[in-house]
Amino acid sequence: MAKARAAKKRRSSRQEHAASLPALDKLLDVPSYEDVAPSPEQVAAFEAVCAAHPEAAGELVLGCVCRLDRGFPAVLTPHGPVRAEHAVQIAKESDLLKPAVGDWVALRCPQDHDRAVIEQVLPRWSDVARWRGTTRGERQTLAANVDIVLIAQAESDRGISLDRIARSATIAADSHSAWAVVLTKADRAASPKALAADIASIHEVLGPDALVVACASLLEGSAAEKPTSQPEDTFQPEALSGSPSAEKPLAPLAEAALREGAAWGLEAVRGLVPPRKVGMVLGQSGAGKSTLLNALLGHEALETGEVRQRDDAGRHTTVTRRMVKLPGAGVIIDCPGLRSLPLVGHERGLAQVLPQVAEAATRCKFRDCTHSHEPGCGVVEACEDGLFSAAALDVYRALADEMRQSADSLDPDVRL
Ligand SMILES: Nc1nc2c(ncn2[C@@H]2O[C@H](COP(=O)(O)OP(=O)(O)OP(=O)(O)O)[C@@H](O)[C@H]2O)c(=O)[nH]1
Ligand SMILES: [Mg+2]
Repeated sequence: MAKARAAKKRRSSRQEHAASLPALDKLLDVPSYEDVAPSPEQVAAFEAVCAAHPEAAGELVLGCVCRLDRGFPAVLTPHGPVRAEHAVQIAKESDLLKPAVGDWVALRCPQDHDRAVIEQVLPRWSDVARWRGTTRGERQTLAANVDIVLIAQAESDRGISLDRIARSATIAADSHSAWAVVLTKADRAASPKALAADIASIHEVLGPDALVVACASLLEGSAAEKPTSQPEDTFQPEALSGSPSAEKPLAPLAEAALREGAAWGLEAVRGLVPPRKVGMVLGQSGAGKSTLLNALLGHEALETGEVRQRDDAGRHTTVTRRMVKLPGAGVIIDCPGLRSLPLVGHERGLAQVLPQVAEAATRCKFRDCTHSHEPGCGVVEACEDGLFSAAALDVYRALADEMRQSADSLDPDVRL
């Protein structure tokens, strides 16, 4: 009896929540089905689902999840975006199998229903995931089927975090996505020389081919001047109050970036995500991710928030993962800022990001070499021979060490 009452209460609170979701036709910048493309394997997997369920013929539709609103994802379909709920078997599963933004899904759209049902998540070719929690954590998919991860790292007078950039690149590479570093808030670098030094340090660690774009979205974007209608999902821009160094001219910063082998500006960021490709922004809260996307969109579609003066920490303004379609380019997923990005089982990603170091590690005398004090260490030798920088070695050591420790403390019940 009590159980039935609790279930009824849960149902009615879900219904209330569903009723409070933003209406899809009021949302700005929602991509269309044609802006995203399933892989041939995903199409084949969808056809297999259809073949296995002849009774649902005519109701099954291939769709792409474009936003998550607590339990009711929005899905792009050839007939327009629809709200969906999870089929019972998905709702019962762990988070691992629940759809993430970017997932291609087999969707059932019964005619007598106002909401579609996600029957199956189709295989992901890329799964950008992080480890949530420490000893007894779980793997959390941040976004799926992502062509390129834009690693947003804010400039400040304190410089940048190479560790954070390298671990983000490791996670992207491990998930089979390309990656590029976007140095946001370039106007906040102490000087053009300091910006150039930061870019040089990224190349020193990640190699000269690492893609780096520096930009100052707040100053470059003309969003503030462009009035937009204000549908339900937009906000009133008190926004552009983020203490930009407006008097700092951008040209010397752009020149410094270009001289150092980076690209400059919003158009260069747009070029990273061509039409029909999907990108995502990955960075700490306050890194300027939503500001960057607003500048690319040309209006204030996404809420932005002030950072704390003391340490530039953001206030977790973005809370929903969602896709937006960029004019003249592809689709980008805005994501909430992530405080920590622990590495657990991302060894392959690290080997791809720092291939020379990983290759040298195969020559170490001991299999469990930590590349610090052991005799016969191939990595230390290769570094001394100038095959890679001491900075690259430091980053490799730190990230490999973290993975060694996290592997030791893994919950045996959790699948990696
Ligand atoms: N000076 C300067 N400030 C910027 C720039 N881009 C963003 N900001 C400011 O940085 C603060 C945080 O920006 P957001 O875009 O909300 O950051 P976010 O990464 O989306 O943060 P979360 O949603 O919390 O993850 C805001 O006050 C912005 O105005 C820039 O190019 N220059
Ligand atoms: Mg944001």
